Amino acid sequence: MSLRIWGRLNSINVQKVVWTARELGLVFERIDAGGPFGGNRTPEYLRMNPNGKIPVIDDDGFVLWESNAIVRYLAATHGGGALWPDDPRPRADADRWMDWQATELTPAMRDAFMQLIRTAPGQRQQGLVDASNAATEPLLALLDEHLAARQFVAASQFTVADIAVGTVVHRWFGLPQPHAERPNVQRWYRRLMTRPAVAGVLTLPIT
Ligand SMILES: N[C@@H](CCC(=O)N[C@@H](CS)C(=O)NCC(=O)O)C(=O)O
Repeated sequence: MSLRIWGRLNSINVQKVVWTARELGLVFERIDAGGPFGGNRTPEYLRMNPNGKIPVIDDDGFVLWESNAIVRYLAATHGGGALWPDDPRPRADADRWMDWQATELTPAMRDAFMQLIRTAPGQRQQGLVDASNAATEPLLALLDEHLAARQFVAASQFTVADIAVGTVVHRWFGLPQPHAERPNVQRWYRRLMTRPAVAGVLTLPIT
């Protein structure tokens, strides 16, 4: 098997894919692309992903983009139901939280991240940070309540949903600003960070 992953490792969408590949024990090659590495607007790259975005994978000639679709594909082809349950209901539960990550949580926190990490101090707009925090905190309160009596985000096992939501929560907790107490999210997050597969992925500085 030959699996190639394009994307710089400080992208949460690439982190999800690499974390999943590591959970599954896959052998893969990662090629830095996007951001300062560039390479994602060339004709060859755009043939793989017309959006010019990272990540993209090539799995023995099968090319796929959209990080959550890639995560589910890898789990489906190499996970044997371990990361993405075969039973439709727990599977839908995991899918639901992945969609929540992509359509609710990530958009809410994006401005706080972009301002506090990717914008020079003199050019930061605190108003954007404040609005982003105001949008994100209710979502984290919801997640905290959800995790009160659970070990994992979906189903009753570690799934792709923990990976998708976990990468974003990791970034959120890494932002240099005060954080509200979210004891259940913090307990879950601390357990995620003990997984060997996060090494070299979520252990890197947030940039
Ligand atoms: N919905 C897409 C979003 C992909 C995306 O926005 N990728 C960003 C990095 S996180 C990107 O390619 N930015 C341009 C760049 O890095 O040059 C996914 O989940 O894969």
